[in-house]
Amino acid sequence: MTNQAAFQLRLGQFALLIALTIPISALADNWQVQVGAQTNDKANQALAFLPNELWIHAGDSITWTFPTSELHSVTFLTPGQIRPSRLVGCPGTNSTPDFSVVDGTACVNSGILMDGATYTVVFPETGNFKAVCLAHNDQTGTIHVLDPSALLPHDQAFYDHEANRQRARLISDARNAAEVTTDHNTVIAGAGKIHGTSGGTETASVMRFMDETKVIHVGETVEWTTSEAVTNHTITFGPEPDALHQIPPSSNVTVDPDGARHAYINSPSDAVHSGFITQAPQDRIGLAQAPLGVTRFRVTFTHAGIYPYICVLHDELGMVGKVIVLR
Ligand SMILES: [Cu+2]
Repeated sequence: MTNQAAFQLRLGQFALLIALTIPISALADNWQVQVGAQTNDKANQALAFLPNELWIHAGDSITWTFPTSELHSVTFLTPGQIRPSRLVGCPGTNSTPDFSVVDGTACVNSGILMDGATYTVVFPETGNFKAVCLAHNDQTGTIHVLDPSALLPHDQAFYDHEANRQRARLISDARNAAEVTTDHNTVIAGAGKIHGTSGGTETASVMRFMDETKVIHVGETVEWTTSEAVTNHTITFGPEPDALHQIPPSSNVTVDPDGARHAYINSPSDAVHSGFITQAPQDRIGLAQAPLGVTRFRVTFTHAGIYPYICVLHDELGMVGKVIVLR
């Protein structure tokens, strides 16, 4: 082969390389993210986007997979939009369809998903977008959308590894947060921690009553306290109030002088609902401080019997308990 022919062959190879690479790099990528993780018994929950920070190109899409029994959403609110409840979602529609466009001009919401469901959105414009879960206050993420000509810092393999790392840390923290009180008449209703990453916040939660069976005597009072940072729980005897009426307590619950809620239960057929037991949200400069959270719930049992109860938000995860009242 002459030098000339070799040069032309190399030129041809170069042209072929360009022909192969340009269309491929111009193709939009689809990125994969997991929402939440749990242990087999569903007690320990990672309430997080795994991972919660990605750098992508304008035109790319992201697919979130929701593998847990705990419910989540992935939601993009518009700047200044008041955060809606998970039951309301985006104005007038709640959820928006697969392949909705996130560009900061319209509310986009997967709706509440679980048990393996997926949701995909497209990012046609550059910008930095905040992802939130409408079911969990401290579950946020950031999507950096760069110009298609920009070099991306990470690939999918990096994000898979980062997801595993964040998942392991959150589940381990949930395990460490679980505790059983030594106080005879106290039950801890959930335990959890908030984590920070440069992409946002994530929560590790134990969805259990600790301990779940209490044995007391007639006339005694059981007190539920919380070791949770942000996740809400309830202590509910009898029928479950419908989803729109779960935040306040039932009308037979009173407030003790120290702010704890208190009810009397006279029979296993009595219906008593604590309302949300929860920490006050974090305060922000420029806004009125939040009132104290309701972190204690007391029930005085006046008759012997077996009294099962649930957390209406997490009973499907096994967050149930019972009080056995002896004569
Ligand atoms: Cu709960």
